[in-house]
Amino acid sequence: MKAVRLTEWGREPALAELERPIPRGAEVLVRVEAAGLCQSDVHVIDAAEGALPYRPPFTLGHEVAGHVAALGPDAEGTAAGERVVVYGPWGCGNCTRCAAGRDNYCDRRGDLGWHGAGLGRDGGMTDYLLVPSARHLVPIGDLPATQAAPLSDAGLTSYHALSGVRHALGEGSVALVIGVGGLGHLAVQLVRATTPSRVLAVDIREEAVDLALRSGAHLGVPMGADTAKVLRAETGGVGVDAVLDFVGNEATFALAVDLLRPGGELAVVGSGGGRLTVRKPGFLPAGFRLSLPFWGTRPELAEVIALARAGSLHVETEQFALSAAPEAFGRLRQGRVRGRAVLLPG
Ligand code: FEH
Ligand code: ZN
Ligand code: ZN
Repeated sequence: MKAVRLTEWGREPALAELERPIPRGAEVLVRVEAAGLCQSDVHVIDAAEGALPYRPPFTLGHEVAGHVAALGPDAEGTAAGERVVVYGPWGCGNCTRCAAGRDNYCDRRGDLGWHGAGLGRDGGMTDYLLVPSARHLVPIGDLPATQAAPLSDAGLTSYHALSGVRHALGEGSVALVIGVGGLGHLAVQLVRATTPSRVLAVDIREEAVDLALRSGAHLGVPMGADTAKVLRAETGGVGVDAVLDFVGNEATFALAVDLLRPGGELAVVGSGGGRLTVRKPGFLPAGFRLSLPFWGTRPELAEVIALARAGSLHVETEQFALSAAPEAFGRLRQGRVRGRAVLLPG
């Protein structure tokens, strides 16, 4: 089978020919129908040796959907042919967090040498993916795999970030989404689908602002000198109740702090490397709360899939053949992917 492999640090991933794996014990073999690309894949590819706890070679791809091809002798909870999306954070499987389907916050994540599919373990940019347990599979029914795959990371990460600030998004509230790419355009839809909040959106790219409006934002504003003024005016001068920042750099932190109401919430999802000074007395709004959410939980993935199957979520995708992975990564690096890039194996 073909696979997009990270063979060594500092080297671009390459297509390789591998033997199809055989599921043992509780493992499940998934025939991959779609695998999404993520900015984190680029961070992994660009990582210096020793920066991440992973040991190449391994196959990339942590946003995966397809159908069950084979089961190990101890596998339970699924059946051959079932259409599934793969819950990508794979923890130790034994701590209380993993037992609750919160592998994203596994107590042993620092000792494992991996974070999940395509993140130190063989992932889904290939024809077949070996999943450690059926507990990592969520049924998708007739949802297209090209929709389901991005929902397992872009959708789930946005949903989990929103879950932490949802209490601030009641009647009359305003949410701000900064960065409207693969995650941000789903965040706009999720805020609209699960809260009564008005949604404002900001991005440096005009086409991303358009995507925000198509996704249901009440107002889309290009990042510029008067962005804060325009957005504050939209809130009647009081500011926003929550910010979901999918960029995470100094400019977006400054915008968020400038616009947040007292008691406001900032969820930082983007790995832009920005720094925020937290000090008392200081300049943050009274009652300011910060979260740094990571990916999401398996129960939340099932909720995201249910929203998509109910028609409340649509992923904007650009599709590439698996063999065109280098082109897809090039477009992602240049910021020239509209929505989410998805690879289609064989
Ligand atoms: C995965 C691994 C490490 C950092 C960030 C990520 C995200 O892409 C998961 O949503
Ligand atoms: Zn990711
Ligand atoms: Zn664990």
